[in-house]
Amino acid sequence: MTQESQKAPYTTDNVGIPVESDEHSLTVGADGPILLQDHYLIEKMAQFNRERVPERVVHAKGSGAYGFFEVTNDVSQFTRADLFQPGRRTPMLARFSTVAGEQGSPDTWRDPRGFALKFYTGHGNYDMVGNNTPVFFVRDTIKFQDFIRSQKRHPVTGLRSNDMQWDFWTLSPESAHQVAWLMGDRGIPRTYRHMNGYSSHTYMWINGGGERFWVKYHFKTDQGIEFLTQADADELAGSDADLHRRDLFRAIESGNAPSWSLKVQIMPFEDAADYRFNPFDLTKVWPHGDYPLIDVGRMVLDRNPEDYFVHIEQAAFEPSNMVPGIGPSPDKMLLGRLFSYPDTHRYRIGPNYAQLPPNRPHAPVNSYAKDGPMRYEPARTAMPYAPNSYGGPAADFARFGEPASWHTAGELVREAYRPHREDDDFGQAGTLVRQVLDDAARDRLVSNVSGHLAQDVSRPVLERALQYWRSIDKDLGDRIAARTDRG
Ligand code: HDE
Repeated sequence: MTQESQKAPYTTDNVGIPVESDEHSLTVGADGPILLQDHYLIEKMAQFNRERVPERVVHAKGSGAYGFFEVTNDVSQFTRADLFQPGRRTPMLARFSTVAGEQGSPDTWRDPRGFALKFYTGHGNYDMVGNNTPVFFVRDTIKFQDFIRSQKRHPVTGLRSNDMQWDFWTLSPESAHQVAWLMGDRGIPRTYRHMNGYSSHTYMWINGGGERFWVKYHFKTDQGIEFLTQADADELAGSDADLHRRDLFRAIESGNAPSWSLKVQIMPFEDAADYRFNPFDLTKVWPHGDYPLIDVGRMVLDRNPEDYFVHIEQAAFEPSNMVPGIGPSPDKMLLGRLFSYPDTHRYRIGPNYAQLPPNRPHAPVNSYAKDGPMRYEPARTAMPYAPNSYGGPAADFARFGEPASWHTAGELVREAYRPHREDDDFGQAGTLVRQVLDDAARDRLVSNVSGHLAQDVSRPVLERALQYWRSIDKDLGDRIAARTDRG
């Protein structure tokens, strides 16, 4: 006699009640009407209709995995952050993504790639939400929404439009550096494992003595940088739209865990004011000759999520999750993001998203939040208000050192960007083209840009685009013009 527990599992409804059939609705006679009392049939249909949450408004198509971050070099002189202390090993979650494509779009479209990291540190979750390029298209958060709409679908045709993209870019010259990265080899990584990740923004680090530093993060892939040509990417977009998702899952499944080496650039706090570039301008890098890379540690992704929707579709990354020892900088784009991400999570997955499996901290939670839809954990505050005389938690940040802060003063203004002495919109893009790319990479850049400009770009926008590229580099611009010339 087979033990009950040894039999094959039986189907239940959502509350564990064994169901009568997986395949046959309850009817009057074989061909009669279906009965409203067929509770399981109704539950199946109702659940099916409610399976979707709104996709991310950007970065909708992505993939992720769990792993760990381990410190390999002592940087405690710069930060007291728990995860960066010598000998520390911190569990983490990573998600990689494209930007403009919808959930079903091809992994191999030309786009920056999201590089979102969540570290479950002893002092709460630390989220470093970066991209695979060290800069971005705009430097003021108020333009981000417009930028994204120029990259997505035309409001009349519902089609993506190269004309919209170049119209926005050529009217926003601050985009030049990022566009030079995007239209080059970094715009289509061969896999998620073969690309770097960057904070892009400048952040603040605060050490145990309260000293402050400015920092930029570089996650260098240990697999090496590899890319797809436009032709290969176009072909794969049709034949294997989920190439990057499959590659990451299969690599981890087969024990070939991808890893990245974290290095940082550290700028002394006082250097920022008269540095040759504005160190908080997201369209600029800090030349490594000025602030060389310093080793910090290693990130390894070695565990696939057990359920894609639960762990990756519901993952909620937010740059506002900064733990003691880490803080923001005056970068307007970063400051805008501190609002936007929690806002989008509340809209997309509900006010209690921090209690979902991928977002739950490993550190104790003593917040006074309570109730709300899908609430799972009770509040652990003795009373639902602070202060209270019943042993509820009280703020005591002094235990964790100095909070992040910087001095500022001035009138409330809406003014154009104030460049530093070597600051302009095309200089660093030109340096990238002339000093970082080799001849073959420049040839591919000319081919990618002229190919893109050849598709439904109106004449006035095309003229501006050719001038945009000549402003980046005259010779490259002339080559693009020659390849694009439409008589
Ligand atoms: Fe995002 N961005 N972003 N972004 N971003 C989102 O939040 C936003 C920017 C990045 O895998 C959204 O959860 C603003 C820069 C990644 O879940 C949204 C601005 C960088 C991801 C949002 C920026 C990023 C997002 C949409 C300009 C690299 C995916 C869904 C100030 C440094 C994270 C979501 C994941 C997602 C806002 C610009 C990276 C709408 C307002 C710069 C990797 O909140």
